[in-house]
Amino acid sequence: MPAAPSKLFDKILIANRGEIALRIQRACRELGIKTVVVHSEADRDAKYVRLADESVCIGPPPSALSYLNIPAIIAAAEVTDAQAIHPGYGFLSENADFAEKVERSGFVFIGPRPDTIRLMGDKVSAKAAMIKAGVPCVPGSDGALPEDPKEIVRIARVVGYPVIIKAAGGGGGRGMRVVNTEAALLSAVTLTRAEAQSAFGNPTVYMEKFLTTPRHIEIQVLADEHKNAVWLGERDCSMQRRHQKIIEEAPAPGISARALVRIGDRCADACRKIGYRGAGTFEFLYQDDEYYFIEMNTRVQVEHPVTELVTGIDIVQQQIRIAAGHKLPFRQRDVVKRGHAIECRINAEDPFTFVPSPGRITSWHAPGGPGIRVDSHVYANYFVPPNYDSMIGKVIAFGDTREQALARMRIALSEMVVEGIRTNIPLHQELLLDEKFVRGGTNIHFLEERLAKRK
Ligand code: MV4
Repeated sequence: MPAAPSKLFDKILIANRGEIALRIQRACRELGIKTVVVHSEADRDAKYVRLADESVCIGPPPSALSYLNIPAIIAAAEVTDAQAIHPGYGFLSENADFAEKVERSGFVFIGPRPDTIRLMGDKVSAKAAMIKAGVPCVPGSDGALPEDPKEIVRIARVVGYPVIIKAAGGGGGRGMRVVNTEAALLSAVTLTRAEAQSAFGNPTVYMEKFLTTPRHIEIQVLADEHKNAVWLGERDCSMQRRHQKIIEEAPAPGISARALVRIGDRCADACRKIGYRGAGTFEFLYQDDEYYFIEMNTRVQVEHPVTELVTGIDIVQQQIRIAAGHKLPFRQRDVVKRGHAIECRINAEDPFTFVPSPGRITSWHAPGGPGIRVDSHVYANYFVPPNYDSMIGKVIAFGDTREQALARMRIALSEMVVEGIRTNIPLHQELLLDEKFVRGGTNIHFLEERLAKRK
């Protein structure tokens, strides 16, 4: 095996936009690495683009013509002489063909190997890999559902209703259907197959027992190319609406730390078994003190800062170091968690209707003070383009205890000023005073149920 290179990269191309493009730049700068930011015409004048050492316009505003334009991104890496490409989250971050093309063009893809991305992108093969690696999964069909209707009916009887039919090519809430009775089963399977074929080009579906009131608990991992893997604790991401998370926190309130150690160790072990490389997240549903793996994300996630604050580990820097072939500089016993962190995603949207609210930010005042971190690329006079996700930043509060983190978050949001567009800050303020949320441990349905009661 070749010795790990001591030098990281000279220059990294950031194939993303917004707050994560700025977050990756900051990691590069601290590591002494030059940055190239690619951007669409809509992001040309953004300050984070000018902060980069170099920038390359890769196309018009629609993502399909810019941030998803693989040849343009690779050409930008070639002309700027970048050595590696960081994909951030969303866009091409979990596109195995992109990772493959990046590597075949002679660049380092900052993420897992293409075949790992492909394995996890297919939820049937991901689940099979996890079962083999000893990670507990939701009971269901062993692999893809067969064609034979009688077999499908038989499997559902064994699993027990309600069941959920999921597309192998789906994930993140796309391509799923809950089935409560045998009478509804076969038409649901047919419909989900047809939708899966048109949305993902893959009609494969599988079945799971439908868990009615789970929490969404995820485990952050880091793994290097030298078979070292660690887990960095969990995040509770149950506060979501339509599969869009809005608040995440670490640790997960009220969950046994001992049971978590068992599951975290299983995740790190699975990383070693499948030869995982880079940062990753194991998503679990947690119900009645049991963990059930559902999906693995092979990218850095929006909510990575809460883990950074409770572990003191810079996940983006570690991604870069791992991609350069370095060994993890710590072992599992060195990962010490302290305190509590909560993240509120700030979206440019109406806090009651959730209609996106792009436009010019006329006034911007970010909060600060002890235990407050703001990850955002926006500023006064910034124009929020209508072409992309509505998230304009994240406020992350850290404290010794959950109560302190919550108190600091309330103060931070009360200080924060965003004018010219609507934001979901009032919704966060409402939730931060909600008795059940403050108690901790609300499930994935809490927010939508609460919104339904709002007048
Ligand atoms: C489930 C489930 C209940 N039972 N699977 C939605 C996103 C995708 N990652 C998996 N999802 C779910 N899978 C079984 N067997 C409920 C959901 C689910 C959900 C999961 C996590 C966070 C929010 C959610 C909202 C609705 C449904």
